[in-house]
Amino acid sequence: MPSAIRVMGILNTTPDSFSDGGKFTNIDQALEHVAQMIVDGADIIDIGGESTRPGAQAVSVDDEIARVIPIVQEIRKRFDIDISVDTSKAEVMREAISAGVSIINDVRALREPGALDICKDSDVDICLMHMQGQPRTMQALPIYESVVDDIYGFLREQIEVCTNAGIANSRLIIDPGFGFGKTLSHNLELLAKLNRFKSLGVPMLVGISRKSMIGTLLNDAPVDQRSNGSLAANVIAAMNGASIIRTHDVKQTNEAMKIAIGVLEYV
Ligand code: PT1
Repeated sequence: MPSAIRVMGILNTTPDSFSDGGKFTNIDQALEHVAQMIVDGADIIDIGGESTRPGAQAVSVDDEIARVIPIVQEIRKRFDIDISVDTSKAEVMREAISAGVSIINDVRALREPGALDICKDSDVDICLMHMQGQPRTMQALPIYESVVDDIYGFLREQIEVCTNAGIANSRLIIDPGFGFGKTLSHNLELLAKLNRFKSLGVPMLVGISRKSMIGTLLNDAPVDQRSNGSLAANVIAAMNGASIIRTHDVKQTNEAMKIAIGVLEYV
């Protein structure tokens, strides 16, 4: 079966964003980055106003709205590209949806108050991600009975919550949440067994780009030296059934996906 794999380019607006170091806080710089990602072959631009990397602190609704919504509006004005907003807060979701995003990317899988209601009354797609704990403390001691089964069960339940709220399955995307309350071996087992999640029957998004699992495998390489390792992991994810790849390195990922798509024709 011919497979489509979409590349989601990461645009961070958080001042402490873990790998862009807050380079794109200014709107013009953000728009320049978006233009480049589109040239490089991005299918979706993902905008986040809350850092969710390990250790990150929570942000207020007002700060998140102020960081994210003006950029969404400007991108909508200037470019014809799908936009996703990386948020867990109902108020941010509501503003993002009225500003014209096509995907809500929620690392808390619509478990925050009001999030499900906002999404069900809209027509956006929704990415349901698995996270154990909360960003500030999630890497302290992640424990699973079986990492694949536990995450599978969680995602199946959240799909059911959405179904019961009247959200069509065709609007859902799942994400096992690499690095969100997971040890290196949890992450590696997940990557090896990603194809188990296919039976949930909805497309799968994978975000591995520049994460510490890559750094650890590369003898503690710093964030700016994790691109090749990330690319390798993203090819493995594609071969194992991922259909959206969230990445900092859009051009390289887009090229790698052409190779994966070519090979997937014969699997
Ligand atoms: C992700 C993701 C995301 N990751 C989706 N959204 C982040 N759907 C933000 C580390 O280990 O995978 N899927 N939004 C970024 N979060 C992290 C987590 C960044 C872990 C870094 C690490 O270094």
